Amino acid sequence: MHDSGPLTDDGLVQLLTPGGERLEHPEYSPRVAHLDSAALLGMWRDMVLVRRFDTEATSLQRQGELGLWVQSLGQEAAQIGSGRALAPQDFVFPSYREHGVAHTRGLDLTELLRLFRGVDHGGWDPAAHNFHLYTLVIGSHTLHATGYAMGVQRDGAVGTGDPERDTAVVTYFGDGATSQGDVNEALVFSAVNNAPLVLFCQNNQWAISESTVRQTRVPLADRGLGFGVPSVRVDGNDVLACYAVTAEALERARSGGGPTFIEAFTYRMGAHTTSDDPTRYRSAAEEDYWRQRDPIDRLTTYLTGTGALTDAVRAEVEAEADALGERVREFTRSLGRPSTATMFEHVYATPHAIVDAERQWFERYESSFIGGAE
Ligand SMILES: Cc1ncc(C[n+]2csc(CCOP(=O)(O)OP(=O)(O)O)c2C)c(N)n1
Ligand SMILES: [Mg+2]
Repeated sequence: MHDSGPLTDDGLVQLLTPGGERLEHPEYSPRVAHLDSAALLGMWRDMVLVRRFDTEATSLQRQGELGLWVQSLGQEAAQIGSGRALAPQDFVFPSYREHGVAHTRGLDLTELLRLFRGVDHGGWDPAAHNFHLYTLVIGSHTLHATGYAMGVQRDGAVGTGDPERDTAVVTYFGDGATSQGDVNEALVFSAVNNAPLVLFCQNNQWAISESTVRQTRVPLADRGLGFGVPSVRVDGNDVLACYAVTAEALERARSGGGPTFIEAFTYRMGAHTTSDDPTRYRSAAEEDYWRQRDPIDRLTTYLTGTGALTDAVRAEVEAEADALGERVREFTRSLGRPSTATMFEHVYATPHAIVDAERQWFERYESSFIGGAE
């Protein structure tokens, strides 16, 4: 680890070490004091299920059943820890890798698959779970989140003291996104308007093949401070610490204290997407370093040590993961193949001459094959 700059682990909030030992933190330990063994086992189960889902989806892409998959491998603690701190009325604006957060919002994980099979333009109803659609245009949704948060504020759903009414908005984005203008504008607007927003940055060390050192000279959390936004660096592979810092930030937002920037220092253990080959730009030694810091392993070690994670619980969750895997495979295959002509249907709400001409050209092209179009 480095002493300074973006790669330093200096100042990271940590409550559970990579070796599975609990640490005390004057400010953040009280935030997790109410989490009993059952709650911690629940987080462990969430992380195991999401990882299994992610692995199945990766295999399905390799089998040609999904067009693309974006792995969350390695980021389960950041996502489950922060997601479990949310209240039902809070609203989430994710990017495209937030499968763990989706799970904590109550989406059935299979709902995420339609988009990646290319059979749906969105995939789910954002209002059903207060979980917006995945956004692939880097950073753009942080502005949507800021605007939404300003709306929540104007609706009077901030600072009332009613825990069921006061609402926070959370947006998830990556290290690379912090270099985008949109994220910087989101910081300006959320700061000066005191918007009830949590800017949750999963610093997974890479923006495709660009490392964080190519994005910044300082820790990413310092970027938030530059806008006057309280900022915190957290060990993103520590589910308890992620829960604690997010709980604090959410409370600040809901009570009228304005935005918070969280840098969750984690690692993308997989490829950027199934279209990427990370061996072209990063070392096996780096991957090994982070494998030792696997977010699930440390909770496994801790809960095994306390006696909460018994063989029986492991077997139960393993069986649940197997059943989920089977369901994911069956669901994906049941989605079928849409007719390619449907891609022209949702470009504009009303008829459009260019799209009509393109459709006609495409139909002629398809029917030019011997045996006609599929
Ligand atoms: C505005 C925009 N520019 C470029 C891209 C291409 N692109 C897709 S993912 C990505 C890297 C994003 O890295 P980061 O923000 O760290 O998120 P991560 O994928 O690591 O979770 C880029 C440049 C895009 N989708 N949108
Ligand atoms: Mg990244």
